[in-house]
Amino acid sequence: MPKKPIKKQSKKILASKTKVKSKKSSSGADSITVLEGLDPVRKRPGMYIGSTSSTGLHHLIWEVVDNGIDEAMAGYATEVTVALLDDGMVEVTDNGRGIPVGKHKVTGVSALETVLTKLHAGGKFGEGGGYKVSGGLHGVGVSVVNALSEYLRVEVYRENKVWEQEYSLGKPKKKLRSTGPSRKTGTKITFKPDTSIFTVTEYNWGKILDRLRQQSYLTKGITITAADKRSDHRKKYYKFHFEGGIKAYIKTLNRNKTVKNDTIFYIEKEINDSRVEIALQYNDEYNETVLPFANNIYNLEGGTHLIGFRTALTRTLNSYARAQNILKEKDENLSGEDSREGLTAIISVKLTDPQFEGQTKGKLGNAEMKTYVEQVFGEAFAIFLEEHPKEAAQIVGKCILSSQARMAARNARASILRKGALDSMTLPGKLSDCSSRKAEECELYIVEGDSAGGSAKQGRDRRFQAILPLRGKILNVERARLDKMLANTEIKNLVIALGTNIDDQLDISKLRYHRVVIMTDADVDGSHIRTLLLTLFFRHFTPLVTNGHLFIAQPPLYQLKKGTTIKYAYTEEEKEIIIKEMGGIKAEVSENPTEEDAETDTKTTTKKPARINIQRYKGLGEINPDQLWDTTMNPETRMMKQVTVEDAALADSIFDMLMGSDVAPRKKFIQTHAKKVQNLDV
Ligand code: 0RA
Repeated sequence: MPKKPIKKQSKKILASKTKVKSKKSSSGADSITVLEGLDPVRKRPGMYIGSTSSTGLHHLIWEVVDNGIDEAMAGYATEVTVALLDDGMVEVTDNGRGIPVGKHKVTGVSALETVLTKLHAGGKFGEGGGYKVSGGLHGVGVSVVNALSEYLRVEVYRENKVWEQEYSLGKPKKKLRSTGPSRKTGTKITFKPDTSIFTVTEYNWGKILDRLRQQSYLTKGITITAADKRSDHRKKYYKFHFEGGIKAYIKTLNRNKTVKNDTIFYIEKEINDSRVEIALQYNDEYNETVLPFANNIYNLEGGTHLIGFRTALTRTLNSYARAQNILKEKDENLSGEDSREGLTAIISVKLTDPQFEGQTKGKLGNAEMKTYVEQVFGEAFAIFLEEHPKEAAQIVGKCILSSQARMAARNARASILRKGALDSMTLPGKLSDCSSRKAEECELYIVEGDSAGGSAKQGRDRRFQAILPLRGKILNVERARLDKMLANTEIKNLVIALGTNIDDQLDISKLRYHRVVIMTDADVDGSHIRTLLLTLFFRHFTPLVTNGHLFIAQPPLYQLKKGTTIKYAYTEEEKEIIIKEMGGIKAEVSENPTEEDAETDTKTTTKKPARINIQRYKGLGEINPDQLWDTTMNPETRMMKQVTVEDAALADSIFDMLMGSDVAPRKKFIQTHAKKVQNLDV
């Protein structure tokens, strides 16, 4: 049953209250909404959807989907479906109220046409609340999608009729018309992004699934379906439905772990015009996974809701532990960190007018949210502890252990520091440093194994490129404490080489290389080591990642040789393209070409159509130093992938799954997603 909407979705269209800005309306008494056409969107698409590359392309889908989810959040829709169709078309359906079709008082055309052809300032349409996000790039409206689509068709089921209209580049082809009777309600929007605007037109199925899965966790009870119906693709069909909402999300995040409180804490409460929803569960590990959301948008940089949550968490645990005499009078209070070790939590708030701040607009700024979350969560969590003494004992016990271990670690670190192990003066012997001391131009290549390290050392430009070879698998940092980690030579070497120190001691201004490049083999081991390193950086050198200092080198997979022409392919597709371009008669793949092979090649080139010799590089060690420079290390010609924290929540869960203590699910995940993991963008 649709539940009572918190606040009417009045922002969407309130024809009678919507005003066109005019010189006359200077009384200021009414809030004014500017109704503007779509020209600015086509002129500066980036302003509205962030970019015209892959992110922007997908943004169009999110925009339409968000409208359907809004309907669900307001209690009117239960289903949203996204389908990829042929010819770059995307179809998004919901069973909400349907976009109103009546005549709009201001524009004189249907409300539907107004929604699709008028840009509304700040993402709002009319005045009043609703949870629709108006900050950042979100909630710009379906009109933006229309403006950037070479074709868009809208079908509305409403008032016992089907209504239909088609658009091209944001302009209606004909008037809205009814095409028949209908007993259902809802909206179907089918669109094809304008290929003259987008530089990328390929949809990323994985990205779509991830987004829809997350959105369905955040909207309890909604059913979101994703279907790949393209004829040149394998048909795929996914349905997401989580009755438990964020509680189910917690369950998933902790599914490979040993949990402390079997009963997941959960609260959902309205406060003033906002809604606070929180779920949490502790596991027996050391890391904190707290994911804050505002209006279903992940807040990478946290914000007021996170601060309110943390304050209440530490305070409530301390009062409980004191009241139960688990913490004695002489004992120190639990610190914030103690209270968050092994914590998995989702904080999801919904509010009318969210303010986003920070570098990436990923930080919630509304001051009232601190108070609301602190109050709602503090109260509910205290009751939870009282009512669940068994869980409470587990949680508090865990926090006290954390506190003791933290003190031990502090001592261990102090002793490590005393021994000068992290002193930047004593750089590790294995590091082949560069000569420059200007961090801005310096690069550190972290290379797997000594033989690859050798190639890299010879191939580099020693003025600004440093090489640090790592032997074997570095420690699995997900499960290790800081003191143990720093006892690991490979990690200690890395920490010293970087110069920043680690965790709460990290000082980014001391970073010795502004580009830190992970360079591993293109095989399973290489990908495992890369994941381990990503985990290490993500968990313990977070500012390095957020400030864009971390990169993944892209060494070639193949060398293709025809006569004296040598080309390199970085992907399978590229290999095929180069073979065609070279016009070779036969492609031979050799793992390790012998001298004779090379001889044969040169001879045949002079006579019959030459054959192409294809060498598959199994490891970096097989690429000679000159080639490694040309293909992978030369800033003029190389390709490097910058590691972003675009979807930290996702990466986190993947890391957890890959690194967690339960072996079976990890194996399954790697088997079924091997390709995706290799391409992981943190
Ligand atoms: C304006 C007003 C109302 C609903 C919508 C827009 C609406 C828009 C979209 C876009 C995709 N799906 C949608 N579903 C609804 C409220 C209508 C009412 O009060 O009945």
